Amino acid sequence: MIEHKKLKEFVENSARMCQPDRIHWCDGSQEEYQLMIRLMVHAGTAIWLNPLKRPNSIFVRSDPMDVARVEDRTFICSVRREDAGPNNNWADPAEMKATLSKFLSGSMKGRTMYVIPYSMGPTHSPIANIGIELTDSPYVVANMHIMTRVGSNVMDVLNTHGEFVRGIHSVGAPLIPTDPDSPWPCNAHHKYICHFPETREIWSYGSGYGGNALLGKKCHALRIASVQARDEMWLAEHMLILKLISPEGEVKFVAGAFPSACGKTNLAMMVPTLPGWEVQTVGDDIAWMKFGEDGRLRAINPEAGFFGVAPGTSLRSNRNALLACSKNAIFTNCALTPDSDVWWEGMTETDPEDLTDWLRRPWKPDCGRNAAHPNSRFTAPAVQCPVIAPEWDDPAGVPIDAILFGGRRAGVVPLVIEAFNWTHGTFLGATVSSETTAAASGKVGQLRRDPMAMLPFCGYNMADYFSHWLKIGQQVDPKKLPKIYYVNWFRQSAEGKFLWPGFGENCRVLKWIFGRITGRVEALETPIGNMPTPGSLDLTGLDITPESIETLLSVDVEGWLSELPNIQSYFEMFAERLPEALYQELSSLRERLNRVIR
Ligand code: SAT
Ligand code: MN
Repeated sequence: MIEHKKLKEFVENSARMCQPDRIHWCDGSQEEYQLMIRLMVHAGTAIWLNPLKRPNSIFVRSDPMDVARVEDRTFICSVRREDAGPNNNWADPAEMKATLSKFLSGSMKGRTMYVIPYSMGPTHSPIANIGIELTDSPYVVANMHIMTRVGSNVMDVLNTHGEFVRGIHSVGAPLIPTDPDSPWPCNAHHKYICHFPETREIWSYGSGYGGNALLGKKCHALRIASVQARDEMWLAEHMLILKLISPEGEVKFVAGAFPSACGKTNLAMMVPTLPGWEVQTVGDDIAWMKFGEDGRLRAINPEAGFFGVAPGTSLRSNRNALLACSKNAIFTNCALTPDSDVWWEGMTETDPEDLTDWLRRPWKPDCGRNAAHPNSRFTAPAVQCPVIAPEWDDPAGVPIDAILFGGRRAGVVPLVIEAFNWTHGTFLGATVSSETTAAASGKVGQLRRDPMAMLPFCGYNMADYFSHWLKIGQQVDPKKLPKIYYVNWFRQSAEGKFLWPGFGENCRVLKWIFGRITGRVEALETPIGNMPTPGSLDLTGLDITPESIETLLSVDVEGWLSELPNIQSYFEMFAERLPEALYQELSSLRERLNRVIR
């Protein structure tokens, strides 16, 4: 018996619209998870992987038309267009609901509507938040089981009057009794991922994949939560959280914003190459940060699992991620080996001889195409990560000492810059640009501004988001705020070779940052920010040429100057809504760079 009147109404009204054959209230149990897997295997959506190699794990292939987030079909339906801003596709909420009601009407016929009560964050954390996702996809239920906290204790927290984010998701493929179901039902022609920030609602139609369908993730924990965070003076960010332990056992917590498929999971689980240093994982994708009573920003990972990019993940690049998905995992759009295990590009030193690719075709190393989709994913429980930090589910969160911003930049941006202060750091974050990846549909490798890695995820006007960041910096004594860094692991030589080895070697940059936080390491003040003095970045044992280091750690004055008009026109897109402080930062930067030239 459901005592929560608003929840009951939400489910009843949605069921009236979507007309499922059945309603299933999820309890988050193991039995329920196994039932979802059996349903998927029965429907041909999933196959079991070899239990000797991957116990309790399945392999799923989606429809080739449904393989990534669809940014051009993602809408922010705020009452006023200006509140969505030029960074979002906007639609009028009433009109969008009218359109979607037509699509959703009868959309779950022949299917079960699952009611998923989930918590983003440890259920009793003051930073956590509850959502209810209604979905007609067992794939979504199983993934939500791993990615969020699902079940009856969420209902206990909700009690009779608790607030929750309302999510409706339908793959948009009603079942006709006489027709067989497709292995990956979705709607080939119509996809809508819609957010109603004022009423905290998400309506998603037509896609079953990742961030389009697992509504707790990008839709709730970023787009809706960013609006809540703006209203309540906290931060909902596209950031990993890691725990950095020095050889002396001193601990610092670092959050880092990088666009999708730029190595957040790798950084969060890194195995440092410097002796004695250790990294543990708190989260790999999203951070919610609130001020604690001590005035420090405390972060939780609102998720409970990893939805990681598979290609490139190997024992060398990220052994902890591989171990995390060694059992109880879901693999989507990878390739299949003859002995029923998964494979993807970069997993092994040499390619296997025979595979079935993600499109079910025979594959050989010389066949000239990828075996796994470039956005193929693994879903794995966070607790299975060998280096998960004991604090990862602490309801109080962890105190953040440093924030990193980064992107994929072949040129101009050096290995690491330290912001002079919070406002300058906000400017650096606001001007991050990065090459697009396969995480979203569209062209790969296009340079675009992706402020704080939030371009696809900020649920409101980016100019107001910048103002919010600036305001956060005025809440407490600046000494209590995390220090801000801009990093770039992806700098290339003129010949197109990566100059920095990345992965475990990134600990050298973390060590420098650690030294800065503790006040033990010198920095050089440059026009673009504080940078490592020669010798202060620990390069012992690293095989790298002095020329590469020179490029990685110097200021490309000409390059920066040529970026400025682009930043200026980016800012102008927001017209008078853009905070003045960012224009001031831009002109100070211009002055500092010109002074070097003169
Ligand atoms: O598909 S997701 O949005 O969940 C993954 C990503 O783009 O980071
Ligand atoms: Mn992400």
